[in-house]
Amino acid sequence: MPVNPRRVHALRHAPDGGGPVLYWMSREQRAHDNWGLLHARELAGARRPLVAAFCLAARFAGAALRQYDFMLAGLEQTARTLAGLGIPLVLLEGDPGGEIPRLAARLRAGVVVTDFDPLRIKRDWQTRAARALDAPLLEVDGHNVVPCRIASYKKEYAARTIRPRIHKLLPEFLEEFPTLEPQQAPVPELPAPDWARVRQGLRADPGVAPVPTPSGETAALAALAAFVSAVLPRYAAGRNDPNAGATSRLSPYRNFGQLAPQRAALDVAASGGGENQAAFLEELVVRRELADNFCLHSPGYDTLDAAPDWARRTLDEHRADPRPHIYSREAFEAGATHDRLWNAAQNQMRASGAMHGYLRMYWAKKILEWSPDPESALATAIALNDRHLLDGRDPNGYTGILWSVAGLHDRPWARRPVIGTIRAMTESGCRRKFDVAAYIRRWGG
Ligand code: FO1
Repeated sequence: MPVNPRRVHALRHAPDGGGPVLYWMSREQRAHDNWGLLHARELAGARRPLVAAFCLAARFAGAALRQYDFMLAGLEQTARTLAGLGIPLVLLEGDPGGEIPRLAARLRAGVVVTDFDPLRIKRDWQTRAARALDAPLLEVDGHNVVPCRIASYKKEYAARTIRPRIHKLLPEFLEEFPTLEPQQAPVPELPAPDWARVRQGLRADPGVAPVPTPSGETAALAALAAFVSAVLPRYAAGRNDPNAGATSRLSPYRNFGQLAPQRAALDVAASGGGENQAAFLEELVVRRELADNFCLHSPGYDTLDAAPDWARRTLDEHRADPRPHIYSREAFEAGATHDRLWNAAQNQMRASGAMHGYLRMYWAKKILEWSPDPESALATAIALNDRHLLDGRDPNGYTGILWSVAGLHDRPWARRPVIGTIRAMTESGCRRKFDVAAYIRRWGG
């Protein structure tokens, strides 16, 4: 079954010269369930060689050793799986906007296929690669069940406006993946990745240490299976309780493309049609696709420029309000505020590279209350998020932080000092929802 052509978007139009097919892996770091790779395999057919490449960019958007360590472990596994299918993975280093066209020229590639990604840095790489290439550059959306460019051509206001569009298109796109066929065509001689050398040469900040979360496609599928069998049955009731262990913990695998969201959607949908499945699919499909839609259509997705007008206005009106507590970025990072629940959440993030979804909202909203101004609050929240979490630098993260701090996809609520009409969250509200003391005991506040 061919890849639905509506998943494919040309970033550079040119005739396909008929030479080898180059798949530029970036957001979707996996061998299986990968629409971009499947499309590249389809274009290669029986006779054209297919080569995959990943370009390692130093200091990707402030990433630390924790994220590079996780990513490289997964890539190494994916390279082995691909090699078993006769598909070489070339590991390039440097600026992808220059390195990918150079490899394409060396291979005399007839066409280059890459992953859809709405983030600025990726779009900049793709734009520069497109300019330097002689071949067509095709983007395939392997991250969204309904491709982002098909779900909507404009910035959506809220979940309620994108939901009906996505639901209408699900029957077309929520389909089983074909298997990746082994390559028969002879491939050019290419250097095998030297993983040990690449790890040694990393310049990423070792101050954020690797975490023991297992990485790679196999670990991702095991985590999905464990979630569907043991956790999903209590997802709807327990997901807002950070002590309940009732969330999927799949976000690192999704962020590094080790798990196709569509694989998670298929397995969860196959497990039944109750409220647990519905609640999870709303998060996985509707909310996540809303995040990609937001980043694709808001170039300043990590600034207050992307906030709704009412939110920017209210934050301005309360700019001069006295703040009972103001902390520096260092104090926030160390988890050294007066609020033990907040400190515990920060400690969890620092120690484990993860934070429960409910606490992420509380965490970000308090940074707004305890910073000198909304701009520095947003910058602090994004910097800490991206530095410590395994799912940092992701459209979901930017969208979640802007929702918490700047009213994105939300509406005005009752007015309060400092935060104006941005929706408030309080410690007493948390106490009504879950056992705050138990959470603080676990992570230390
Ligand atoms: N993508 C790349 O194509 N090359 C990289 O060197 C690279 C490094 C990297 C480091 C940390 C991190 O969190 C992400 C990184 N990514 C890299 C991108 C990643 O695969 C995701 O596409 C983004 O985080 C967006 O979801």
